[in-house]
Amino acid sequence: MWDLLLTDCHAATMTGAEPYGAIRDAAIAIAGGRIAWVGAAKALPQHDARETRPLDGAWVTPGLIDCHTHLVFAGNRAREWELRAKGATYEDIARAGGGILSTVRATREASEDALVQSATGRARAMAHQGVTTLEIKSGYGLDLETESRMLRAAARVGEAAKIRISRSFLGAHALPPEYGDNRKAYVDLVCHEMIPAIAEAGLVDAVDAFCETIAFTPAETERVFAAARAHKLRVRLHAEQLSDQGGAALAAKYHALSADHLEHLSDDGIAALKQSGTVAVVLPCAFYFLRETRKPPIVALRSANVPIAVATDCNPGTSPTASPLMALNMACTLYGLTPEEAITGMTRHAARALGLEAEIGTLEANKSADLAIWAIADPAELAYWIGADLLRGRYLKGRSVHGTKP
Ligand code: DI6
Ligand code: FE
Repeated sequence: MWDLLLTDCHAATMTGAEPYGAIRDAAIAIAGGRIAWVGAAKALPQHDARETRPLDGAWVTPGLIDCHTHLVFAGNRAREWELRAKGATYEDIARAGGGILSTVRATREASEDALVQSATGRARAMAHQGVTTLEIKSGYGLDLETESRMLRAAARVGEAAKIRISRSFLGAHALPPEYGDNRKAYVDLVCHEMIPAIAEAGLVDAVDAFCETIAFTPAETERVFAAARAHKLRVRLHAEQLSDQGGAALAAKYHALSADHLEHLSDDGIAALKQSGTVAVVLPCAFYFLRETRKPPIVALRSANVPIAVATDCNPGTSPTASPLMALNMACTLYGLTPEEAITGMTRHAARALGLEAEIGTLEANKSADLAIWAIADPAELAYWIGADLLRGRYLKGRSVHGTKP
């Protein structure tokens, strides 16, 4: 007995040889929270279902997966952005206490409830655009207590917005002010105290770091990766965003799930990612907001067959957006991905970037029934419209969870 049978729909399964893995005039059966059957309606096996729901010719895709966000934070940096628009430099703003450390200050002062409340608003906006899985990083606490609070808040946001959450510990995001220039002492804290405590408390799925001239060196990043490995945690990396630090190769050496940003990725970096099977995550909204000009080497990544994922990078400093559909559009307009590549990058490849490819990311029998239902006539529309209201339904683990207000 199936729990639910979805009929009168088209399925973009995001797997198989057809563009978008499309099956026109499809049916999708759900049982026990999983996809029990998906295929052409005319091939539907004889089977009882407790409920049948016709979808008026809508398209069904895997629920969208935003695999790189900093969704939990307090305050925002609109004021700072306004000062920049009036000519203030990054240094002026930093001297006035702005930048990433202003978000750290605000986040340290915020209660767990306040963090949950502000992030849930953003998560609901994402849910309203078809997101069923969201990765959330810590990294605005930079002390064990606040990092842990952010990670607990992230789990609660998932409950409140009915979204599956994957959590990453990003203690190596910035050097906290109380450490002055004592970089080693802070990296020691991350490796010897924070990672063990956070792993022990079961607060994370992976460990991330920001490898950049303005953040942590490759040697410091490697120490963080080694500590993660000692606690059996997979790693991912903010790599090659503003300069080529060899971060992608370092990530590959530690079999990272993903290397993210990659505007300055070299040919050697591409070869390393290919060899380790690491997903290249591109974040075009941050590129846009920072008015960057150097783009990630999409053509070379494509010809090396490195899987490319697309995410929002939602954060108050460089990507103040809760719109995964806009990230799809920008992946196409700014980076030159095809709509099919972009949507694959927010479903199948994003699942792999989270190590969840056996569970989510495509419409296939036995995967979790995490679905998005869209009022569109062609899957490419998901990357085409800007600011449209396209979602008609959302299922998480087989349960209808649409209607949570944005
Ligand atoms: N790269 C980014 O673009 C963000 N973090 C990172 O590692 C910026 C975060 C911020 O400015 O608050
Ligand atoms: Fe980021």
